[in-house]
Amino acid sequence: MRNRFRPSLTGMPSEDQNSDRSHADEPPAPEGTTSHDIKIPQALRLFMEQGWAEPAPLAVAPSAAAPSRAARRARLAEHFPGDTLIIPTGTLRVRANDTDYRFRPASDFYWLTGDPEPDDVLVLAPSGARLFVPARSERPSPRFYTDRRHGELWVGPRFGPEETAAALDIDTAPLEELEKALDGVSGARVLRGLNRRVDELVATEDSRRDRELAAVLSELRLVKDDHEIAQLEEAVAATVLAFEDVVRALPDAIRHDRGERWIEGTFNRRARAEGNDVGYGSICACGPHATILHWERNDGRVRPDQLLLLDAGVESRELYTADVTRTLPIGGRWPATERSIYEAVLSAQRTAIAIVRPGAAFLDPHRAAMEVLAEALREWGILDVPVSLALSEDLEAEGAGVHRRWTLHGTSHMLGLDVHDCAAARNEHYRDGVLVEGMVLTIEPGLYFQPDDLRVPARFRGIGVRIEDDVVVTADGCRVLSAALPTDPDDIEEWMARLQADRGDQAG
Ligand SMILES: [Mn+2]
Repeated sequence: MRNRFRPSLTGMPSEDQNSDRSHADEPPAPEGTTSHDIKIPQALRLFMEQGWAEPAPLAVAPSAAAPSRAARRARLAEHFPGDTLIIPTGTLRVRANDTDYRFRPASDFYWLTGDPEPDDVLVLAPSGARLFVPARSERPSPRFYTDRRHGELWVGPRFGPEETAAALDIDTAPLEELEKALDGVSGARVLRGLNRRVDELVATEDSRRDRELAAVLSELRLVKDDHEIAQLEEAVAATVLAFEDVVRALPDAIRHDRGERWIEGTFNRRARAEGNDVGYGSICACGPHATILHWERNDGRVRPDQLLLLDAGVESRELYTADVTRTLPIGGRWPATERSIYEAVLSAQRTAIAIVRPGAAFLDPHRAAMEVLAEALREWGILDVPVSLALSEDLEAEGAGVHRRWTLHGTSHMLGLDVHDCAAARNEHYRDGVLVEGMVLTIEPGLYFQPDDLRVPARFRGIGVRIEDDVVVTADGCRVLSAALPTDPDDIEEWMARLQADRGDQAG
């Protein structure tokens, strides 16, 4: 019986594509081809290896961020003296058969290297940093056209060890040498779950040691350097353009029977054109869909008498993402009930933003926002326990937390390469920690009244409002990165009217 899996350093274990019974007599397809490809005669193979002009070198632009990435590698290494740290970027993942998902590097790996390519592996040894990179699949190597996953005829050129070293100012070696390089290494820590082959190459000595590596990486990423803040500004600037596109497209969305998808596509076009992609699945929620926190199906209608809750962010070219929510009156004017709910959320958000400064607890903005929202709920007669009881942090206290039926989620999370950034950081550095200059976080309170909630007046049911901005902690407070998108309800009406009038001018 043939091996079903051949471990491969490039990508998933190569599946033997011909191992199902109907093809049992055929030899396995070469790696990177599929069983349905037309077979390659020897004459063609030889012919394809000749007759090409001398290859021109690939254009390599040295990365301006290379020095800050080298500094990050040094800081990480300082945490683990004498250890070898192995950080893979991950591999192509199959969507179906011979098609893969679009690749995005693992955030920790990218933060340390700036390398966008799949399969690469960073090794930080006491002797220095080395990036292991597959050799190019260029002419005249047969792989250039027999390997549909890596061959340059199929997927275009990618940097090999030489180009990667020049672009990223880091020592490189062919990926094929990784196994030998790790042979006999002791005291290795691996960022696991990204590359199965690497996980198998280095046995787990003590999984706590590996988890500590992941935690320290997240904790080092909590405070952003200037280059990262510039990237976040770039992501937010593109996000502002995308929100403006959506406002202009609302009349078209209203006409479409899946108008939420029209909104999603409008946002996506800007994200792909200006940045790398969206940083997470856009939530394009109209009317009662806004009360469903992760409404990403986005297949509903867009009606002019309802609100649009749009939670979306562009990921920049260097993979930092914005995370912004605006709740907008689709028809351009606020209905009265919607406006009063919106104003309560805005008041909570402004109160929370005013509290952000170095030394404040991470949870202080959340606590402040919850107090404002609980008071509004109490004033509306919805909250039937005193605000102080609802806000009690004693889990056993009577009435504790009942306002959360309508606030549902936390007010902040860290933002950076990942939308929920630094997720492996330990509680004492993040949730139970204090804010530090250079941290970037969201401030995003909301109120959500489910359509079937009998505890709220009928006119509130089916309304959801969230307002989310991205803020960077400064020396004495914070700066709202996403301030170019209005939050004041009157400003929103004016902004929408102006954008839609511009659109009319252009069309006319
Ligand atoms: Mn968010």
